[in-house]
Amino acid sequence: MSAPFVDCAEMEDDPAEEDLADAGPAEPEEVWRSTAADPSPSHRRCVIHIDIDCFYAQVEMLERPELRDKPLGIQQKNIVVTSNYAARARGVGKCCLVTEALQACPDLVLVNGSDLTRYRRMSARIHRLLTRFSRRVERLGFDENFLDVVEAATRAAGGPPVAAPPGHALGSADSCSCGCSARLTAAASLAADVRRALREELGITSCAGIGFNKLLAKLAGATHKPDQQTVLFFGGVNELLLSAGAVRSLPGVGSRTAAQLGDLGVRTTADLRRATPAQLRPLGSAATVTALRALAFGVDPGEVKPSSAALSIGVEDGFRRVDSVEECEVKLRELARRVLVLLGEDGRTPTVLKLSIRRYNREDYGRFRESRQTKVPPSLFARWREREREVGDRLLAEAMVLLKKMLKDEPFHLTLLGLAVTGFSEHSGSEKAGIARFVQKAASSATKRKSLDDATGDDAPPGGVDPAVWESLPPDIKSELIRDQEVGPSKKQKQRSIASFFGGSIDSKSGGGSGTGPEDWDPDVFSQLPPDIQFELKMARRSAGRGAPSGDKKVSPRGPTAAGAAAGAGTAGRARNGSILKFFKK
Ligand code: DCP
Ligand code: MG
Ligand code: MG
Repeated sequence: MSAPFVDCAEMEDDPAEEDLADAGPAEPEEVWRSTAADPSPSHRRCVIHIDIDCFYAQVEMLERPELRDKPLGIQQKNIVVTSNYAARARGVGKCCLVTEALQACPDLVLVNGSDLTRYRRMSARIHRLLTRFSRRVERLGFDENFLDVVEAATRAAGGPPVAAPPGHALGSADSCSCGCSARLTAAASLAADVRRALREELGITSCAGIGFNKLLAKLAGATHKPDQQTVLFFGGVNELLLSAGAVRSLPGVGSRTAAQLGDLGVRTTADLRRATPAQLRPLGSAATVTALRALAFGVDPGEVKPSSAALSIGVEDGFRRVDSVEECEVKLRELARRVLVLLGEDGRTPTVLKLSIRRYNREDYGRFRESRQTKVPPSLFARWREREREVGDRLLAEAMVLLKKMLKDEPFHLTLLGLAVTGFSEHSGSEKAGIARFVQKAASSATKRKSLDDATGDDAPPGGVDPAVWESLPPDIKSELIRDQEVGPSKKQKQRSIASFFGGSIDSKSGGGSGTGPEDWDPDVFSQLPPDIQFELKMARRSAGRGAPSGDKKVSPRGPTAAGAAAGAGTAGRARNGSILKFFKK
């Protein structure tokens, strides 16, 4: 796919770019070759990415088989968030307005998908099934999972050779001699087994991508849909990335970043490869720019991190319009109350309060959230059930402070408010009181009324909750508990991982600014990067001593901003570019 060269000259006037400008590669193809010259260290991993086909629609079709052959859209408010493939064939895509969808397909059947409970339940079942195939399964959203299958694939690769991998293959298996092709071929067979199990046991079809890192596995899986699988050998990497076309198709590049890149004349992956660090500098810190460019070269050092139990407890409320502080306060008071209910059931003590907002934006259909968080003293929650009102008021007050910081005294139009607590301290057993204690006590005395669903583990309660009590909880509380159990790794964990990618201790708090040499980088990760990216990382490292902000932290529209902290970069850059770095943190 050809793309116009970006005119680098236009950036030369900016004095702030000086040092990074020198690091820019003259020819992207050279850079790629330098990466390709010694590819093997970066091929150690073996990753399967599973993405369920038209997820919400499949859940609905499983419950109502008569919908299978009809064009089906899942509606939330005035948006069709997904559609089945019959509807897609009729021009109804994902995330379009209901009016547009009905225009394209007047006989579209619309099902309300605002209650996420059944989707969460299926998501949990899928995740459970996948953990049979690998100890390392990382959940990404509701319907995607990464499986690290390097152990099984290495074992299988040592056995009798397999003629050809099942499904599609990109690139030739002969393209690398480090052993990755045999592992990927074996992993492709494993992926076929996984998909068969999903189909036979849960009735769910899926797509799989197999690659030697998460980025490539995800990209590969998206090349053949639905109900297909694709393995990406080393020889196909370059072509796949360049044919990916728009930068938006790179996992980690959200529409906001894509728009910013577009403003800089960078529209395709090929453009991004050609772009110099200086050109990309307006997007944020050097580390952000580096991470972004690394994506275009297929470099992803992120490990598959097994998803664990809930690391935050949160609730949110979506609405058409809230534009006064008073209305926000009313909403937040209710959210604080609900968070406390959930916290009581959980029993742990949080140390961080996080507020999320979504601003009205006609163009992005409200996909972006902004968050801000602040520390809360654990003592606040001591015996809080005896002073519930006081604690609720305090949470509300903290949330209002965060809100005011985000709104900056400017007019606003919000469509969502969310409140969450996180940063749970390990030893908070003393707070395991209230509902939590009640729930556990009930386990010994309540009659076990296990439904068939329970018996098959479909609606399993979160850890430690008695199933009989679980059944009696209101649906919204159940769904919140399930959701919170199912969230991914904590921001802290993610921050650690991005920090380790960017040199382990770039974060000023963890010793950045002292060592600037490459000796404590992960050598494998470092060596797989193109020379200019290596240079940038060292530059980012060098500037790390300038200090990350403390206190409450800004969080980007699409996620936390680890790299900002990691690189000690400016707040604006961090806030804007969380999505890229978020990908690396996965
Ligand atoms: N979803 C949502 N809002 C969005 C995007 C997605 O509610 N803006 C929900 C609906 C989807 C589910 O998340 O069913 C999974 O998202 P995917 O992007 O994987 O889309 P699908 O699984 O529906 O379709 P595909 O077959 O393309 O994977
Ligand atoms: Mg999907
Ligand atoms: Mg998906």
